[in-house]
Amino acid sequence: MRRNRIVSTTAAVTALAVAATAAPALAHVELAFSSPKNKAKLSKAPSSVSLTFSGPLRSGTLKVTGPNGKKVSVGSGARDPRKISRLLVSLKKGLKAGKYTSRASIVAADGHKESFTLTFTVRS
Ligand SMILES: [Cu+2]
Repeated sequence: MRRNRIVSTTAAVTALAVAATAAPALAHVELAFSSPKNKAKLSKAPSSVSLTFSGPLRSGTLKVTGPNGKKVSVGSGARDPRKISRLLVSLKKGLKAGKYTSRASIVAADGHKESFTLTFTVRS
């Protein structure tokens, strides 16, 4: 009896430890914040777009296209060197009024890939 009890306690502790280790991997990275905010209506064109996630990124790309479908971001975007959970891309100057679409593809630190699409509008 005593021996069984010890064994089952050990098993329970092991199960708890496994659950605690597995939990962060199951919680996928989510979009926590963006600049501009999704669906924002801006009186002035932004100079960059950033997406901040709930957890660290391994890598990612961020591209922004304009009302005519043409790319207005410079390069392919990249992880912010100052913040491991943020994707950053700068935009060309002189953006016209209209609706812009930001598309992000990320690989989270746990290896999972996810895509995000956000928009913002520059008012005329
Ligand atoms: Cu994941």
